[in-house]
Amino acid sequence: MSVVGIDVGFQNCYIAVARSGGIETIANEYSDRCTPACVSFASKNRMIGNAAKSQMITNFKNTVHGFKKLHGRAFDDAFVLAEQPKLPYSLHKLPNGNAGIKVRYLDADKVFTVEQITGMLLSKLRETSQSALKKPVVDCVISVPSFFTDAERRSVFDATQIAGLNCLRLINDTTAVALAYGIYKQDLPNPEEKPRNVVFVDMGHSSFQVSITAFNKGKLKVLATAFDPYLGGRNFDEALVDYFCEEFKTKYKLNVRDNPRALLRLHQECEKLKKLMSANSSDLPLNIECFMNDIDVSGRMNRAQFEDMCAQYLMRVEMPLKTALEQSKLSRDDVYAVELVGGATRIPSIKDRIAKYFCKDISTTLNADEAVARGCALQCAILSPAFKVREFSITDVVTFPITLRWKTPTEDGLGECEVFGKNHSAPFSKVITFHKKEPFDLEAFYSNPQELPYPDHRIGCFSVQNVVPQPDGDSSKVKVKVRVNIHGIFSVSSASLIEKQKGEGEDMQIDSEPMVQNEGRAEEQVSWSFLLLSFQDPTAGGSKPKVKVKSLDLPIMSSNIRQLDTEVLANFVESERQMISQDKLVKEVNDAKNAVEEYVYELREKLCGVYQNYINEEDSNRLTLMLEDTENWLYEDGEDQPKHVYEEKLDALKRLGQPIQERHIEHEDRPKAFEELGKKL
Ligand code: ATP
Ligand code: K
Ligand code: MG
Repeated sequence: MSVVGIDVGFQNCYIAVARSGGIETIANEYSDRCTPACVSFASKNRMIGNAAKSQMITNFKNTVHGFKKLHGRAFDDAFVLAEQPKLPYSLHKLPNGNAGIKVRYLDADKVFTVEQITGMLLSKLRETSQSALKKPVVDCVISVPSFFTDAERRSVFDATQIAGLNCLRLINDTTAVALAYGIYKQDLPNPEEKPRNVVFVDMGHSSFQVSITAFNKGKLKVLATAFDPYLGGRNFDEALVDYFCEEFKTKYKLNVRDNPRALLRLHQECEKLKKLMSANSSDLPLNIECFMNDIDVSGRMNRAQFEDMCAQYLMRVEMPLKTALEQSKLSRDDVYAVELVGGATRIPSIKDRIAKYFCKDISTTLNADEAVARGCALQCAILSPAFKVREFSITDVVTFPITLRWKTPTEDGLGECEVFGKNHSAPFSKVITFHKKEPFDLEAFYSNPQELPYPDHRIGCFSVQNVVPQPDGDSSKVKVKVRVNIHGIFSVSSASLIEKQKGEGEDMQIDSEPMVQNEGRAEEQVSWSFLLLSFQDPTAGGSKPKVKVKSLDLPIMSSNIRQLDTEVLANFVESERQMISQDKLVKEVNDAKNAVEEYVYELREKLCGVYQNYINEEDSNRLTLMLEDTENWLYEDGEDQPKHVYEEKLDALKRLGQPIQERHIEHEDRPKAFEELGKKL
């Protein structure tokens, strides 16, 4: 069993694993702990992560990045429409209306869903963790922004399945950070004492998230979360890009926006400049050689000017802090510490604003880049039966209130109830009792469309089937369990019909007061509560209690749930597998080809060096000529050959090279052998 945590960022992904008793952030094959969220397509294979990013500029139309927030969104969603002009690749409307990603792959036009693209990224991250752990990786915990709605969460979850992962939890970014902060703290207040309240602030490339969390020994409870889903480091890059586009227009008469390659380069340089400005308040240069039309461009910027330019974004930092504090019902004095993570919190004026708002020096005791991944790995360790970790309970919140609606025989014809209020504990299950004579539908939706960073407030429809009246014609009592699960996803998870037993009276007890039952669920490390609510149709009568009841499970059919259907998902899983083996094959061919090239270089160098005395001139000349032929072949006919051709080529060369090498080694070893012999004698 693997214990792996993955922070899937808009720009940067990190992996942490449990190894030799501790949590470790691991590096990829480029010795980089950060893997760019980037997937690129070519005529023979895909490249994912660093390799994809490094050819973003040359293969811009087929290099997909910035896709995290396309999850669960329609092609004509306002957010998607606003993103589209910023993306160097094309979006395409899928048959189900969702935004697909169109690229050229294997010499054909292909449209992938965003689940597939994230699936590819996750496949890569899975492979990286497998090579670090040297064993198969299946179980993992993955982070999502706290403001992701059902549709977005289900979409990310589908992506984990495409990658062959078993995602034990989709955890909110800031909750993962809170866990990474709290689990090692030895000095947290005892359970009966006043908790330690910590504010966590994460500003990444695309969004800004805040949570306020209360810690006691062995547990954390999120009190409130708030966010600006559209404020992140990229806004600051874009402000710089806008500025330099204008400047280069007047200064060099260049229309940068018409040239996607130049625009991408400018983006990269502006991001570098932005980072430099975090450390340096003086005037800094921006130089790009051969930028467009062979023109070298240059410009300057300093921090004060930058802050001026970004005032509209800096202004937005305070609101989520304020909202979170208000919702937590704490005052500033109740806040023990303010912890910052996420790359963009390194911008000095963002740090300053946060410190000023809480009247407190900010702490950066966590690793700003790796805390989310580490928290994910810790959560995975807690959930994994194979791993022993300190008892630690995590209670998160319901980010957006959820309401159920159903038809009733009353005048307005609708019954409605908010089943989960704002900041309700999560995960959580509730049992609701209905009195019905026939199957009925429950429509679930987010209560406040206006606060939702998503265009559709509907979650889905759940049909409770096989409901029949009691033998005497009365309504049946139907208990429905609704839950926000460990991933923050809502569902009507089960329903049962309570049958009156023979000899029982006609009347049934209606729970008039909500009743709470607590039931520990160790594997989820949370206390699950079953809250009994009751809704009575006016047609149903209620009175005396009876004891003997029999319950019958009822099937539930869900519809309008935004998730891939099983068949489509199975196809995606299969096609991901095929793409992985295609990539592997291409890699093996490349490796075989590189091996020939390397051997040519090595042998040529040695022929004029260490091998000189072990081959006669004639043979040496012949071999050198042959090496030259092979090299030319590699660039011409040998450019694109099956693997075995390269392997045979290498063998043929080695048959000539090896005898020389052996003579050389034998000679080198001879004095040593004499020495040994001398010692023995
Ligand atoms: P998200 O959390 O939105 O999904 P992410 O997790 O990929 O995105 P991070 O890796 O936390 O984002 O942060 C990346 C952002 O931080 C980029 O915009 C990057 O330019 C910015 N950043 C990193 N270092 C600095 C720095 N020293 N100064 C300013 N900005 C920085
Ligand atoms: K990240
Ligand atoms: Mg992030």
